[in-house]
Amino acid sequence: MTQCIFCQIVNKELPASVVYEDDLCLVFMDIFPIKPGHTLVIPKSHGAFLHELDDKVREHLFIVATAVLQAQRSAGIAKDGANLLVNDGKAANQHVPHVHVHILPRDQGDIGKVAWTFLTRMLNFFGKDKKKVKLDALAKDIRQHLPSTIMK
Ligand code: DGP
Repeated sequence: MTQCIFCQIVNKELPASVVYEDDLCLVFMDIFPIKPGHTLVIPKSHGAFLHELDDKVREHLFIVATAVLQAQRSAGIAKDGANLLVNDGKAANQHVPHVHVHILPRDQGDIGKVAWTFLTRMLNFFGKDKKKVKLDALAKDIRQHLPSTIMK
C-alpha cells in the first residue's frame, strides 16, 4: 500500500467525497475546508511538485479546476470569487506531498473568517461522519453543475 494519502484516495483505499474523475485527475472535497466548497484537484499520477508532472497533466488540472469553479459559481457556492492555488513545497505550506490545486470559494469581506478557519480547521476531528455527509452533499451539488465540456 502506498504511503501517500492522495494516492490512497485515487486507489480507493481511503474514502473521499468525489466531485469528478477521469483518466488523468480526481476532484474531491477538502476534508478540512477553509470555506464551504473548498475542493482539491489532483493528478492521478504521483508527483510532489508541479514540475514533476507531464505538461499534458498540468494543463488538464487547470482545465478541470476552471470547470469546477464554473460549477461552483452555477451552484451559488463561489459567487463572489475564489482562490485557485498550489502550495508547491514545504516552505510554501504544502502538507501533502502530492500536487493539488485548491479551489477556495471566497465571499466579500471574509478574510478574518478565512484566517481564523485556516489556523483552527485541523483541530476539529469531532463529528467526522456528520462532516462526510455534508461534504458528500456539496460534492453532488458541484457535480450536477459541471459544464458539459468536461463531462463525458
Ligand atoms: P496543503 O497544505 O496545500 O498540502 O493542503 C492539503 C489539503 O489536503 C489540506 O487543506 C487538507 C487536505 N487533506 C489532508 N488530508 C486529507 C484527506 O485525507 N482527505 C481529504 N479529502 N483532504 C485531505
